[in-house]
Formats: sequence, C-alpha cells, structure tokens
Amino acid sequence: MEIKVLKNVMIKNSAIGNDNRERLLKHGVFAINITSSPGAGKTTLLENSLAELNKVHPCAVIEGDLYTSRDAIRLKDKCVPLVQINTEGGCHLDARMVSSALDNLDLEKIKLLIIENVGNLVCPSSFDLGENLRVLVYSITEGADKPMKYANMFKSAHVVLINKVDLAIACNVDIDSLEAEVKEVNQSCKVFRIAANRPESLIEWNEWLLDYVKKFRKGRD
Ligand SMILES: Nc1nc2c(ncn2[C@@H]2O[C@H](COP(=O)(O)OP(=O)(O)OP(=O)(O)O)[C@@H](O)[C@H]2O)c(=O)[nH]1
Ligand SMILES: [Mg+2]
Repeated sequence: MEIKVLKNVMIKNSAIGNDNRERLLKHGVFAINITSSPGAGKTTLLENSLAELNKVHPCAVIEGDLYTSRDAIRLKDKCVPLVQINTEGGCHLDARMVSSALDNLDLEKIKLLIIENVGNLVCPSSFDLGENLRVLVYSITEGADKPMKYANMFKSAHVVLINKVDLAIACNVDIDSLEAEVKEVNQSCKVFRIAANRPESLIEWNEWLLDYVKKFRKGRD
C-alpha cells in the first residue's frame, strides 16, 4: 500500500509557508512563530513584552487556540491588531490557516508579526507557517529531561526561552543541566532564561529580538 497523504499535506504546507514568507517579505514584515507545550507561558510573555516591542516595530498578533478566544482577550488592551484562529480541535497551526489570517491584517501597517501557536510539544515542529524565527518557550515545570524526549521541537527552534525560572527550586530543576541538554540537542539555538510574568527578566530577550528584527529590516525601509 502506498501511503501518500501525509507527505502531500506536508509538501503543500511547506509551499504555502513559503508563499506566506514571500508575502510578508514584500511588506517588510518579520514573523515569529512561538511554540510551546500548553501553559508554558506564551501569552504571559506577550502580555509583558508586546508594548515594548510595539514601540519599536509596530506589531500584530495571530492567536492560535483550539476553541476559545481567551488568549486574544488577555491581549486586547495592548492595542495591536489581532486575529484569532480556532483550529476546532487541531493540535497545531498550519500555513493555510496563517494565510487566511494574513488576509485579515493590513500588512502595510505592521513590521513584526507574532504568531502564538497551539500549545503542543510535538506537532508544531513539522509545520512551517512562513515565519522567519521560531521561538520555543520551554517551562521548567515540565522537567529537565524533555529536550531529548521532544527533540524535534527543540531542533526546529532558533531560540529557546527557558521560562518560569522562578520555580526552579520548587520543581527541583537544575537550569544549567537543562540548558546543557537543550544545547546538546540543538547546538546553534540561542537560549535565554526568563520568568515571563516578570517584565524585568525579559529585557535581554526583548533587546536581542528588536535588534534581530532591525538587522532583517535594514535596507528594506
Ligand atoms: N511562576 C510563573 N508562572 C508563570 C510564568 N509564566 C507564565 N506563568 C503562569 O503559567 C500559566 C500559563 O501561562 P500562559 O501564558 O497562559 O501559557 P500559554 O503557553 O500561553 O498557554 P496555552 O496558550 O494555553 O498553551 C499562567 O497561570 C501564568 O501566570 C513564570 O515565568 N513564572
Ligand atoms: Mg496562550
């Protein structure tokens, strides 16, 4: 029996992902895909960094969730354009969903698009959404042994934000060992340690990101 379906889906997704990237590039928009397992702190990160990022590069957000608009509601006072995608049970965003969301954004008015993916530490690794940077928020409450167990998520990330570092002692996690395992799985990724609910811990990450976007945009303005 020939099993074609999944391959075809993936090829199609990659093609649409590339189209999304081209489309965003035409408008000079830099896109980030934020992944994590459920509850690792993606929305908290946005709650506490969006205003800073938006001051430098006008932002828009695409919120991915299975059913609700709860995360979008949490961000509504941030005054950035926001599109909610409900996957109706789907465990990841795909490029076609993002393409539809882009139809609902004025790309001329934004410079930084932040996509919050569905919380899942497996499937989102396989789906290129057309982003320029993939950021994995990893909560230490999940333990120090997950980089190797969920290697594809760690391998596909350009940046790993080790989150909830304030809970390290309570969770009996040695952050140095965790970071070493992240690096063992993905040598080239950039790693930051944060507590997303404490804005002061986000300064280094925000500055790095703003600078990265600035370099991307150089010559495009
Ligand atoms: N102690 C502590 N709690 C945090 C931190 N970051 C997030 N939280 C809490 O973790 C819980 C989940 O955070 P969310 O931001 O909703 O996580 P999420 O990744 O957006 O969740 P989903 O979108 O449902 O996958 C909330 O109760 C946050 O307040 C942190 O750095 N330290
Ligand atoms: Mg969220």
